[in-house]
This record gives sequence, C-alpha cells and structure tokens, in this order.
Amino acid sequence: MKKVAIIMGSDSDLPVVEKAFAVLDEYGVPFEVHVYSAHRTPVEARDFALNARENGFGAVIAAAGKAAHLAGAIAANTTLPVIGIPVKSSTLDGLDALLSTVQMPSGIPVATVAIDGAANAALLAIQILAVSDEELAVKLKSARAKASATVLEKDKAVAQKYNKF
Ligand code: RP5
Repeated sequence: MKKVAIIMGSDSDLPVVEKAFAVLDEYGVPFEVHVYSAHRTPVEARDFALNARENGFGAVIAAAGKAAHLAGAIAANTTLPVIGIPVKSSTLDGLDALLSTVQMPSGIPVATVAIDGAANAALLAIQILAVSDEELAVKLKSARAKASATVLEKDKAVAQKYNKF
C-alpha cells in the first residue's frame, strides 16, 4: 500500500495534526510525519516533495498556520495529490492560514480542508488511496454506513422525546 506523508510547518501544529494520525491508524494506512516549513526549511520541504512519489507516497497532507504556504510549496514540487490543513495558530483565528492554503493559482492544486480539519484530511487521503485499493474502499463504505446508523438512532431518540403529536 502507498504511504501518506504528513508534513507540518511547526511542532506547535501537532495537537491539530495528531487527529489525522488517529484516523490513518484506524484504517491501517502507513504514514510518515515530518516538520518542514516553507519559510524556515524551504530546501528540506522542496526535497521531500521532489522525492515523495519515488519514496512510495500516494498523497501528501501539509498542515500550517499563519502565512501558510507549506501545502502550496509542496504542491509546486510534486504531482502527487496534496491536501492542505489550515491551522488556527494566530490572532486571526486561522482565516489567514485558510486563505493562504486555499487560494492556489491555476495549475497547482491544493485540496484544502476546513480550519483544523485534520480528520477530514486523513479521510481524503484514504479515499485517494482507495481508488486503487478495494479493501480500503470497503472499509470506507462500512464506516459511512455506521455513521449513518448512529445519526438515525439519534433522530429516533430526539423524535420520540419531542414529537408529541
Ligand atoms: C507556521 O507558523 C506553523 O505551521 C505554525 O502553525 C505557525 C507558528 O509556528 P511556531 O512559531 O509555533 O513554530 O509556520
């Protein structure tokens, strides 16, 4: 199975990014984690991206806050799918990171999830790998069915309590 790379701009992003580790573990997807910054270690970030495909990765998740150029810088140097997580790590509540991550120029896409949306970033990476991995696709489908059943149980409980007539 291809690996997922998770790159973050600073170890201060870890509390957010760890939620992605949990989801990848749950699905048994191998991943590798690094702290590389588009600004503080641009050479290492670039080298990682340039070699990511031949190093066995199928998708890259890049998390950063503030002027969050990491996902874009990674995407500029690989044709692997890159998923950006804007991290809420400043006085602007993550809006700065969201805009810096999502507003990519045509030709260099970054699939950007919600501010601090690490779990969805992991799920999207898994969905990308599942295009050519039937076992993963089955796991995803069964998780969706379980999630639906949970919501419908809640609907039943709420409806029973409040729908008197
Ligand atoms: C970004 O700046 C990092 O991704 C982090 O979210 C933010 C703050 O980094 P530290 O100053 O805490 O290292 O590059």
